Amino acid sequence: KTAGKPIHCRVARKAGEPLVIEEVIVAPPKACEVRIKIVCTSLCHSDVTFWKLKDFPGCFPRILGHEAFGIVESVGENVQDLKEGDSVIPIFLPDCTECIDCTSKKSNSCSQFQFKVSPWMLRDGTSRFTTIDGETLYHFLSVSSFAEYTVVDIANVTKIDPRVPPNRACLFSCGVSTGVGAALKTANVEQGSTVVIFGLGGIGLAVAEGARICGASRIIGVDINTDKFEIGKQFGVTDFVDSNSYGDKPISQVINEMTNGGADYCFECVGMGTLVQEAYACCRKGWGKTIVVGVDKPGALLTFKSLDILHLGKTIMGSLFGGLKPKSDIPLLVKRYLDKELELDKFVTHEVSFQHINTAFDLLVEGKSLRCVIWM
Ligand code: CXF
Ligand code: ZN
Repeated sequence: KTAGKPIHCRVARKAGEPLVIEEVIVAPPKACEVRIKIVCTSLCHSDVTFWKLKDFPGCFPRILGHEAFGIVESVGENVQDLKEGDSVIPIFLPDCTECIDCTSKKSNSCSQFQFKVSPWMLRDGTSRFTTIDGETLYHFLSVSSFAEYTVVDIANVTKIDPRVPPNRACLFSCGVSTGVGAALKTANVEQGSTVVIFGLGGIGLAVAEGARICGASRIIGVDINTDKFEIGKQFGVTDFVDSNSYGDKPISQVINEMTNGGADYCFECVGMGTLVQEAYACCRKGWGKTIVVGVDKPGALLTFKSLDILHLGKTIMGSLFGGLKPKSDIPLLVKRYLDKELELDKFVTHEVSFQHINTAFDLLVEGKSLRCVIWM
């Protein structure tokens, strides 16, 4: 029995250079926390983004990883809804279930624990990881799943039906839910809609999958990598725009011509201000919606012409975790998967063992993978 005792296990850490697997000590969970045995984790682009930010103060050495599936190993005090042996996914976005936002259908932005990129545990601002030499290791996005065991606050844990295989369950933990949710929940795409997706990485293709489920009749993908069109077809992408092949002509103009005045829904899935402007410029006047899913650098600004914003009847909205409420909406997505409506197999392009975690980074950085599952 490991409950109540520190666990020695292998973790991957480092900044901007290959991750190193070493032994660390994972403390038992404190109040309102659980310790999870990670079964598998997949690589999300945010892991790469923060791995590259090596000059960011105070965040290394750190255990990255936030898209995962695992089994509860032990629970701390005051944990009622989770027990040893439960199948769970950690989710970076807190859901306390009690605050004004968590009890409202209209919000997924918990006000008891406001989401921020913190290197610590949610409630007491400390770490559960130490090296054998006693050095403290930082957490990442409240999850830190590049580890055989991790400690997560109950506000960041969602139970998942154990019938979902581990290498599919982990996808619900971040990227796929984010993209599918952006189409289903944030935008609420209707049947017959025309949708444009800027950026056909894992998130953009998850938006396509969501739009396909909603019955969109046209799904236009925009990317600089032409390989993405063949891949995109499996996700319901009907048209492809190679953004490199129009010279000085703005992509918004290309789309406006293709769609006779603009799309019903545009999704920006890259995190680039100029692309948000392009997306907004080709969603249809009157009712077009632009949904910003991509995350730009901290402090980045968006600018728009005020007349365009105010008087054309268009809407621009942000979407974090696809607008999904972790504890109540994930089971609905899981049901769609079990009913074979939501297709997940096509997202998993690669699977590696933990010792080959750096291969997963290489594949994602080179644009060769969508989701690479890493088995612990
Ligand atoms: C992101 C969401 C926006 C801030 C950084 C992390 N989440 C997951 O990849
Ligand atoms: Zn992520």
